[in-house]
Amino acid sequence: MLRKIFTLAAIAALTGCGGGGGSSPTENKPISSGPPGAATVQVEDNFFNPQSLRISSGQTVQWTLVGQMTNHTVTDTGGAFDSGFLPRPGATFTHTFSAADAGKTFHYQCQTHASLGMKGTIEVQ
Ligand SMILES: [Cu+2]
Repeated sequence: MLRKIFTLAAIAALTGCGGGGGSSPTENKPISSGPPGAATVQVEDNFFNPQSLRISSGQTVQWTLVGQMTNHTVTDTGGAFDSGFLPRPGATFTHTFSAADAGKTFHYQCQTHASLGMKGTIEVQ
């Protein structure tokens, strides 16, 4: 499973830059759909995509590094979760939001690039 994700990420990396004229832009296809029912966020070079996400309690969010830099983190400012550095393109980090998280909004950021606005929110319903 992970091997497949890495392979797909490598293909995306190879085909994603400057090719031009492809009939299926990579932006339209998530690299990984993640665990069943998971919401996905792409960790790009210096921003999260999507930046804000609304999920249900009990749902898992999977962040996948699609950028090329290896010093991004997914760090909740309140300390609820912290990925550490995502070591390679295709690497993933998941966090499941519990029933106790319902009604809360989690503000997270990349520890390296927060000053550049690399921040996101997860709103749990
Ligand atoms: Cu970063």
